[in-house]
Amino acid sequence: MLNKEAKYFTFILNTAKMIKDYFYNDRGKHMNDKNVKEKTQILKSTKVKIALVMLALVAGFIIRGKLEETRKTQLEEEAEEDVMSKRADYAEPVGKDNKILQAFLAYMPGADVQIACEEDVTDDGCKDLVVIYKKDGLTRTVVAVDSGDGTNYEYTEPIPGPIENQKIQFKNIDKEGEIEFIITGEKNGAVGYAIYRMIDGAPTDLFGEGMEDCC
Ligand SMILES: [Ca+2]
Ligand SMILES: [Ca+2]
Repeated sequence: MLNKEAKYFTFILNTAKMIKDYFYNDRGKHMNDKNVKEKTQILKSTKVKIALVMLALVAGFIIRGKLEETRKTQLEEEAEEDVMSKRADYAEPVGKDNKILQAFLAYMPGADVQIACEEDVTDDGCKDLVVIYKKDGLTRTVVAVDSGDGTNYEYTEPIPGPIENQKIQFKNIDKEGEIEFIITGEKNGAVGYAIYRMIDGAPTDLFGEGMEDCC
């Protein structure tokens, strides 16, 4: 059970206990027979009402939790379908004269760039560059992040990238904040993909499949 649901149950149970104590204990002791009878009648209908309200609240919480779960799964499935059916709208690689690519090559001399695509992945209005390159026998992915002045860039720690047939897709998967990017590729026919979001200055793997087989 979700933590918030558990807390909610406890709250409802405590409230119910408080109401019960109010009717049965302090007040009940001093009541004459007639009053007790009236109170019991009120209590009966009140109890039913409380039970119904509790039930509705609990059901609401559970349904909301389930809906959130479903939404997440749908997003994952959508992204996976895009990648696997090759319906994905892949980003155009930038040309050799792209200024961020030039900056990257100055930062990483000798890098054999496989693909580099431009997009603002940090949601600050300045274009960044996702680069997949080979160097020293390794294929790596680095994001060149605009520091905010359109001239200077910061580079993320290299992470493993797919060996061949690399493609990059930009898509705001959750429709908010940073645009996510999906990297796909192959190695000896094995296809893999991973979806990243820039979190605290680093590409963070949200979900994916088969990346370990193609990197
Ligand atoms: Ca940016
Ligand atoms: Ca997003």
